[in-house]
Amino acid sequence: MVAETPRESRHDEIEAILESKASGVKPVRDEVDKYTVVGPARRDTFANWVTPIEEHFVCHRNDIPDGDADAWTVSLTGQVEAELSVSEIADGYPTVAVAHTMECAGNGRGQHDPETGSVQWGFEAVATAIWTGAPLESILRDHGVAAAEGTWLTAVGGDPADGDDVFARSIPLEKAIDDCILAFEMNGEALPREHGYPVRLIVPGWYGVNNVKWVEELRVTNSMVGQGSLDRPGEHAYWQQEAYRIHPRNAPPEANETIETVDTWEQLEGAVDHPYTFDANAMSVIGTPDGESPVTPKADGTVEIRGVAWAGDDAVARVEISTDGGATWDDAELFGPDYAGAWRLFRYDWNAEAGRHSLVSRATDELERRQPATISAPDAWRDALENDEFPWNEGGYAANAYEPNGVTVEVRPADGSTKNE
Ligand SMILES: Nc1nc2c(c(=O)[nH]1)N[C@H]1C(S)=C(S)[C@@H](COP(=O)(O)O)O[C@H]1N2
Ligand SMILES: [Mo]
Repeated sequence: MVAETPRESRHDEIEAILESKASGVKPVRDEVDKYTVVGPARRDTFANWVTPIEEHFVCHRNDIPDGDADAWTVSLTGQVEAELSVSEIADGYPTVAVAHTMECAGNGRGQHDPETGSVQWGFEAVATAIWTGAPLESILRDHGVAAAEGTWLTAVGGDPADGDDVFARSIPLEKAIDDCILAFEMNGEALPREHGYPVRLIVPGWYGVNNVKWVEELRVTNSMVGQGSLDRPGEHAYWQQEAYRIHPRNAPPEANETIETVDTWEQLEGAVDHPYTFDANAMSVIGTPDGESPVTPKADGTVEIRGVAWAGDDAVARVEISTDGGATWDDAELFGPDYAGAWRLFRYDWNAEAGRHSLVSRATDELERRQPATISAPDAWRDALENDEFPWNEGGYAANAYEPNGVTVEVRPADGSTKNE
């Protein structure tokens, strides 16, 4: 392997992004600054349904392209041939907004033991924003493309490739037509450059990597992107067929033209050899109390535990809370907005005794798939799930174990004796 050195351009870019984010936002870098990655400043980001742009994580590998909306175009290729300007996308089709919980498939990677490569995220690489744009359904229909089983839509990013790897990701055409949009606004503002300006793909409920930023080509074909699929130089297969695949140690995944099962958890249960990271697995994070400072119960002796839970494009059916480190559990209440592809808020009134307590949450989706307790040792692979463990995998992808996301909280006596602290 060739030793890699940090890229100067990347370093400056991270600094610029940090300036635009909330104070205290931390960069979470890999060894060579290959990924521009920024996480929110505080755990209490996860006590709210909408994530402000300044707290939304950022993750990409290449330098941000210098595109201007006036000059940018998106080509439709493969079974279609057309070129759309950004104003045609914005003005020629219905404007819609979708709520999307975007989780980097590498979220939780830092919880793998032994450590896996790349950015050591804890639980911070997830956020929910309102994305405004044009439905792919309208755009594709206008060009004579209808949903068809076994057909894929490949989105190509206009970011300059690092080395030869073109940033290209494929999703089933059915998902594209069902609820995906080409977004040009985020939380009601023009899309920030680092989040994909002038136009990005939003794939509600699916891992971040599927949400291609700086989209310049949408290709409709009968297979996922593989080497040689695109009419351009470079390596086309890396981001779909190699990176972001879940596989055990020393087991490089093989490329597929198509797969029957896209649900990530179903793939993990055995449907696909080396699963692709498509829809997000069931997950939850407690946002408050945040463990940063002691909490004082209300007059009735309770402390509200509040957080968020999501399950990709499946619904969250249940969230349980443990206030004793996972020994006993009680149901939390789901409340607030309920959109497919976006997280739900949960709350729980905790009768909090003074002292230190370890709080944990775990979500179950509508198909009864519950977050496992821990990440397995390497080599457990498929057996892990039966033991309430998430399979350790070489890329550190799609981890949704609950124990590592817990928070330790100090509760003050409720009698107010420490009020003046
Ligand atoms: N063109 C392009 N799109 C990309 C990426 C990239 O490197 N290039 N990174 C992906 C990954 S891995 C993630 S997690 C999300 C992050 O989106 P955000 O930075 O807006 O949070 O963008 C995705 N889209
Ligand atoms: Mo990611």
